[in-house]
Amino acid sequence: MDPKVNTKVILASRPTGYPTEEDFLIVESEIPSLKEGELIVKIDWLSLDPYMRGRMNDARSYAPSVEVGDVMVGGAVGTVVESRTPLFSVDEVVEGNFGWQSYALSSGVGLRRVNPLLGPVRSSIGILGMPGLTAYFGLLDVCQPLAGDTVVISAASGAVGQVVGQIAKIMGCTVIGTAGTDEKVRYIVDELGFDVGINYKNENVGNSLDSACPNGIDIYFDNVGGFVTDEVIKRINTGARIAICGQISQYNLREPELGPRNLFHLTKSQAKMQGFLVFAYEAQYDKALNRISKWIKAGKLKYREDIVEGISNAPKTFIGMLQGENLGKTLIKVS
Ligand code: NAP
Ligand code: FER
Repeated sequence: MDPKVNTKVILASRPTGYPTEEDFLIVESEIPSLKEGELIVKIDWLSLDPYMRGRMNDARSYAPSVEVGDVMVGGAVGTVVESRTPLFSVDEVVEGNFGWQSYALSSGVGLRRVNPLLGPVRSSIGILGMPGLTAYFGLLDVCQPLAGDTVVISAASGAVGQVVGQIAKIMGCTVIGTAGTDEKVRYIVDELGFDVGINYKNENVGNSLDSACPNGIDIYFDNVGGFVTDEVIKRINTGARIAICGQISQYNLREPELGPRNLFHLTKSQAKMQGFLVFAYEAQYDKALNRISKWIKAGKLKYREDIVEGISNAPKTFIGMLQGENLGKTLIKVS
């Protein structure tokens, strides 16, 4: 095979606050020839996700930080183009933690074979991948929705939020979403069937929640934290369930905000608040993916993807996603 040029995005410096394009460097290198037990994947689609911001910090986590000079981490899906391992053969489509690059060298361990019958391969890193599974388990397992419950979701038009709201509708719940633009609010209500959308940037969130949730809130799927969460917590019902999926309003702050200081509401309402990580549910992924795929095929689950072409656009697309420029799942079309 001819030598291949790998374009990769490496971490150039650790950001404080929002990352800038200078925190990344785009470099090219040649892929070395394959050793026994290795394979090469040509990356087709790269997922950009909020957790990557945390991996740019030098902080203790469930997974190690990206070192300065290393390729940025990230889930991606691609096609095996060379293989010297019996685990995968050429032309198979695989999903894995390949990073922000156009080719990945792998031992094959930890890769997931993508089932093209479930949906387009790019959805294996979107609704039929980590974000969709997060929505599924965070809502169904952590929040245990019942028909008639009032469910509030923050960052409701994003990769995770758009799926949570529709699964909650399938479960017979009343669904309210918060999002940062009027276009996003229109999307969740008009296209996805949420009952109410609240633009947290130009509405009084407390007043809007009062009118949207006259009977209080039974479930809160929190993606953002901050003042939106404060307002929701004030309005929870007896026996409410709160899933802390993420706190994106805090990820880019130089100094974390104080709070929440209103947790006594949980005492009064005997409510539960639980953080969770999707990876804990790995043993149940296949069953969940089959269910999500059936809902998509039945027209019960819709989704949007925000697609940008070219690996070299990953830094600015990632920074934009952290600032709310995306609508739906952020993806880079690599090749
Ligand atoms: P996303 O919603 O597609 O994109 C991020 C969105 O966050 C932006 O579009 C923006 O939307 C919103 N945002 C940014 N800054 C904000 C702020 N200061 N206040 C409120 N909203 C803000 O991202 P995603 O992939 O679906 O992830 C959503 C959340 O789930 C994140 O917190 C992520 O860390 C978490 N997550 C957790 C797990 C897990 O296993 N626990 C797995 C996946 C994701 P607006 O325009 O609406 O502000
Ligand atoms: C995420 C935010 C945080 C996420 C994982 C984490 C998979 C985990 C952080 C940690 O363990 O430090 O969106 O998605």
